[in-house]
Amino acid sequence: MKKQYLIHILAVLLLSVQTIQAQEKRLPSELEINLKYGADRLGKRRDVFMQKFRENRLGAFIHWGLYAIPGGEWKGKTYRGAAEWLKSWAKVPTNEWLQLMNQWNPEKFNAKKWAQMAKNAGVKYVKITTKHHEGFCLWPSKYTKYTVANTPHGKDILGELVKAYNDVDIDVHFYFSVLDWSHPDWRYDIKSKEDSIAFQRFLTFTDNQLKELATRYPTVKDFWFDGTWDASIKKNGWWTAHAEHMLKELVPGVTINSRLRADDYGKRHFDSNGHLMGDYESAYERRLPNPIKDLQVTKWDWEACMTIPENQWGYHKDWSLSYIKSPVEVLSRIVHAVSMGGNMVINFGPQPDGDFRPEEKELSDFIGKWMKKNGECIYACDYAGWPKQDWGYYTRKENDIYMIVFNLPYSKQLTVKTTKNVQITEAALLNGQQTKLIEVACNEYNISIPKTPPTEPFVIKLKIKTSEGSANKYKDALT
Ligand code: FHN
Repeated sequence: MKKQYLIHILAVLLLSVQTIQAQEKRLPSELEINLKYGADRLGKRRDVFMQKFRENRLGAFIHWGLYAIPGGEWKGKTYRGAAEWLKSWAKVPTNEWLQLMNQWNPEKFNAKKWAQMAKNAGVKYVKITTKHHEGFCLWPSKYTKYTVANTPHGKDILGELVKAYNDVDIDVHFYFSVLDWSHPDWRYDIKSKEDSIAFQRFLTFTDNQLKELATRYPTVKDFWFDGTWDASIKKNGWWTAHAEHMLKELVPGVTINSRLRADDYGKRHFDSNGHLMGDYESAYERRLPNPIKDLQVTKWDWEACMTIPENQWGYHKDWSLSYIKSPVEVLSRIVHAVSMGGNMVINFGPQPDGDFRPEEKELSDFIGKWMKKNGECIYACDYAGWPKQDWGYYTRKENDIYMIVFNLPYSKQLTVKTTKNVQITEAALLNGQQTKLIEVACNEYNISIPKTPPTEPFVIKLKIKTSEGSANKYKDALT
């Protein structure tokens, strides 16, 4: 009786697995809706440019604009919200805000020093805010007067940065806010014929600025769009597809984030058929996937970005108003992202004088030193596919598996569970210290770490082989 019951359950299970598989296979041809402005491609991009984007793994974000000057304070009042949104928090009229341009004179700005700092931090790419929501351009755009050219400083900040970063082999990505508070034709929604006409003019202006960026700085590797969530953009999905295609024609191999796109129905990031638009998902802002439950993210490329305080991208004078992540916490987010097949971008908000605040220099120094010793577990690494353990994260590069240990158990014993037929043959710390490796069950090992382990997060490199191995040595208990 019991046996019959078991066979019945097995049959039902098998049938439902087959049905799910069959449904998944049928989806593209029979169940999808026809979209003009949906995903251009299914699955990950596999070309060398995308591969470079992916292998970089660690990037820095630079949020720099007029908002750095007031640094979260307006007319004697301090605002706790994100400093780059101060115009909005303090309800500053546009003309008044843009007068900050008269104070734009970053005397300590030195592009080469910025590039050296990024190099020392071990980042492989830098995302620069060419224009944030306020509309002020870090390059001398000929399509608006609100640019660096019309300030006391007068220099092409973006041009200097592109050159300096490229000179030390760092890729440059352009952050670009479509939302532009300085432009009279910007609309949050399209509610009338006038709105529609104005917004079409705005889209032409945006096209011109994008073309200008792509042609003035042809070494740009990526456009990262922001400020694309309003109804006006969602109602103009055609333009988002057009902008992506236009940039891809102008800059061969360029990558574009998912935030730009809206499909025929205004659906963003993923189209109405559930396919990612753009080249990588960019919704992970100040958050990361759940390392146990959200494994679907390993199916597409993705990039997360993170602030050091809770939510400050631009320079804010008073960081004591917020919780500040410690360098180890920032490091754990970098590792977490790579362990799930993603990139991590850490944000810096330079001061109005063009220097970085001490906390950012300290963080950058810490990350750089760690990366110098342990970077092989980050660059070009990916999701390892092994069950997550409490001590930290795995990453993988071909047949090397890395364990990055953040939570050392009191026992100093680390449990490792491999996947079917995968055996560990060696385990050693990247710093050369030896470990004791014991097979405790089928696909399960115990690694004892040295009596005096490193005082900061450390990495154990595992060598593996694949064979039937120990599968028959162990039997599960009959319970
Ligand atoms: O509003 C912006 C914010 O200021 C910052 O630029 C971040 C960076 O990802 N993006 C926007 C919010 O999603």
